[in-house]
Amino acid sequence: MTLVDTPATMTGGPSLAQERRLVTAIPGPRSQELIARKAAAVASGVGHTLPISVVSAGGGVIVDADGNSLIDLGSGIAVTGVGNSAPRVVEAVTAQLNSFTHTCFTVSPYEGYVAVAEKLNELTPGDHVKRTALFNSGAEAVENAVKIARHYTKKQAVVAFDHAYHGRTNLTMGLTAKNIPYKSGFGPFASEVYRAPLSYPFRDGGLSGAEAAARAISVIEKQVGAENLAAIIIEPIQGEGGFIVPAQGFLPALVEWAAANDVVFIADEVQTGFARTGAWFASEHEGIVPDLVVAAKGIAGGLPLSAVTGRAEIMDSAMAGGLGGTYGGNPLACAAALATIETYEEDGLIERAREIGAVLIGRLNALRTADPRIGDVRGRGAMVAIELVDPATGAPDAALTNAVAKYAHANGVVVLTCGTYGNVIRFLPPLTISDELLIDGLSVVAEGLKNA
Ligand code: PLZ
Repeated sequence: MTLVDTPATMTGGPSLAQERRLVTAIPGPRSQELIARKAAAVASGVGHTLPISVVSAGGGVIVDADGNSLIDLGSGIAVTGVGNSAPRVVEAVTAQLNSFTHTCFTVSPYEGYVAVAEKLNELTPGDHVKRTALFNSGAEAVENAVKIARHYTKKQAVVAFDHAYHGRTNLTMGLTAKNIPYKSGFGPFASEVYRAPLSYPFRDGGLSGAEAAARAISVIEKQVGAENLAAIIIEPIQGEGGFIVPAQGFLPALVEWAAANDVVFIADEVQTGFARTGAWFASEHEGIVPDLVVAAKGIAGGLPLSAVTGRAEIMDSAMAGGLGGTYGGNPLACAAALATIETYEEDGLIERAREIGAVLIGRLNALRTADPRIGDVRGRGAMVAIELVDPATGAPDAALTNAVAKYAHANGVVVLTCGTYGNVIRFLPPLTISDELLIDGLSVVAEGLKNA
């Protein structure tokens, strides 16, 4: 077997040529070679959206082994908000790599972890006293948030919502709503997980936020009971479930009910957090202050890091040694996070997320006016989606969605789909993308719609 038959890895980062450039069909021969090796070596449950072999990325592009340069409208699922190989991140991680790579924070602490905790305590919503604990993945942080809430309240039940996505570990699969591909055959799932109805303005007949919250609270009170309920967990804008922005007032009403009933309110900001929606956290758009905030993805420029941040009295309830893990808050990931946060701040990327949102919403709404198959355009900041439907019935059109995504992929644009019904195309560009690339990418999606 040939071990390395791809060109030398190219330097990535924002200095890569910012262009859509196709020099072969997608996938080209070198990408096909890797995909064949993948099929022979990697478990087939580990899928891929695009059959390419990535060699570098940065700014708003991803370059493959055949020399194709694709527009990145996915950011590796909302991770590389600061762009791939962002210069401050590269510098900070390189320096850390040369000093030490690991001690295990719970064996012998180091400053990077503490500095990330201080930053998160400052940036998350609310000015109460906070504490933070660091982990590796979004799912691991969600699990820990639930652990902490149960320990603090001495109660066991957890409520998640329709269309929710919280991860792929056993508890988080249980919290996740969608069966295929996340859950089917992977049970049994953790007990004491209950599901409540969401506010989904496009599909719930125009319930107001207050009405949708009353419906959810009624289900919770009738089927679970506040006296048994440790936590409510919700994504302020649902990600995998379809970029669902709840009606105004829905989240505040849930927060208020949780506070009045000794229930911990957990905001899963794994996908929405860190500048993505044009605020540090999406909770800010509705002025809510969650008891616990779960963050990951955009926090560390592509290095694996996640966090739970929240009220000191809740976070401190777990006994000494009750929280941890070998790698949680790894020094390289912490160095990356500090550099990432500095980049969002210094480069005005929160503002940039709002500008990107204006371009996305403006262009997609214009498309929608001319094309009734686009049932809905929604989102905040650089987290925007279109929901594709049969115009006659409003029924979800997953086939059209897949056809448009395939067209975009073949024409050099990385777009992702999502949604319980598989009929949502989502846009999550790096905040470092140029308007030119963004608009070019959107025009390819528009062509895909026209051709479908
Ligand atoms: N909570 C809100 O969006 C991860 C899933 C990708 P991990 N979403 C991308 C896939 O198909 O596995 C996510 C999320 C929200 C939790 C998670 C889980 O984060 O870092 O993937 O564990």
